[in-house]
Amino acid sequence: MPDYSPTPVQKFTFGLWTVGNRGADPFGSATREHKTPAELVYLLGEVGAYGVNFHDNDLIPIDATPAEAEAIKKDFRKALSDTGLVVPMATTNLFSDPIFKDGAFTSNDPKVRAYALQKTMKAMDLGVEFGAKIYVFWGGREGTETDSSKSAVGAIQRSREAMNFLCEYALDQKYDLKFALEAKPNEPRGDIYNPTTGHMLAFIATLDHPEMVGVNPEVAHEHMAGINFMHGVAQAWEAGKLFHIDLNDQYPGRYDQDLRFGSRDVKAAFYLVKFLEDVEYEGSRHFDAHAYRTEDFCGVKDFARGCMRTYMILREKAAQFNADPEVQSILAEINAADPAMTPFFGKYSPEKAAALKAQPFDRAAISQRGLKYERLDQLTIDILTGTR
Ligand code: GCO
Ligand code: MN
Ligand code: MN
Repeated sequence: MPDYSPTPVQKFTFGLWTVGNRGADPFGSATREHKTPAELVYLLGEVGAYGVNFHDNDLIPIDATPAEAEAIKKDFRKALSDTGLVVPMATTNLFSDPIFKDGAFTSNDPKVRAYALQKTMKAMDLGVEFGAKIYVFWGGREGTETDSSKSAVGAIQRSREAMNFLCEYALDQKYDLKFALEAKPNEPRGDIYNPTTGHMLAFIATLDHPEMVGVNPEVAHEHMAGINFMHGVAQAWEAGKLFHIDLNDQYPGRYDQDLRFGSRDVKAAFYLVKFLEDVEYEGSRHFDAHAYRTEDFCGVKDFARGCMRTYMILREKAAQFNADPEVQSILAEINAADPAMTPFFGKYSPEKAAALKAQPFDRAAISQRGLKYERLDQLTIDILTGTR
């Protein structure tokens, strides 16, 4: 039997909120008991994870006293050292407390915006204290139900001002920290600003310190928008902006499901894993998902092991795809260079433009060529289903 156990190379991480998810939904209360952050670290150690990430309030409840906070941190630190888990990423909860009911950085209320900045600076301090090098921003409440309430341009400007302020704060503190912005089209707001990874990439280019800021694309969020996730990830990577990634799964057109990685669209998951492996992505592979509500903590471990196992299986399938002679021969054929066309590409020159305008093309002959994509796709299916 092949060994699909996780290794530290993949940097598989989980959030405290993922394995700690208690199964509550809008129609029903929790089905699993509360576990402390330290208990969750031991659980993650048992299943073979590399790291654990947290929101400020996953670790320290929002109303904890300083003494309570110290005790929690002590237990958490001990669990990290007992298990060898690291904390590569941290983030701020800017969505649970009622103060954020109309957003945080984009709220119309200056007190809310100021509190959001204060809370984030303190959460950054906490993340850095545990070694986080990536700081995620997910603007879950940064949106509207009614567009009569806010200026859409103003919201982007407020977001920019907040990011610029917080970049300066990180620099001022000499933190070794990069920011990763996570887009989501909706839920919990009717509509969320900067709804896709593409929007985020455009937004980042307008910041004062774009070099400090990248993206944290999430499978489910782009699938909710009906978008090809791997394409967005590839664009972010090509721009040098793939700082982090949230892996899970999701049926399009449904509520936010946070399904186990690869459990819904295994083919999309395959292309994603193949991409990350082919480009030798070096960041964390973070699973932002949770076990079905039907599960107890044995099921939570099944869920966590399953996320990593599916990744490892697909990684092996990607290697098989890359080594398959028939696949490679089709890829070589469809990507073959045409020396007669080479002079027309590359940097523009007036001579090149004139030569290209004079060049005849046999449209009918070119169009008649079959591209063998049916065969290629079936080979992919055969590899994925283990029949090849
Ligand atoms: C969601 C988001 C969050 C964020 C998390 C980290 O749909 O709820 O994916 O889980 O990833 O808040 O910032
Ligand atoms: Mn999500
Ligand atoms: Mn996420």
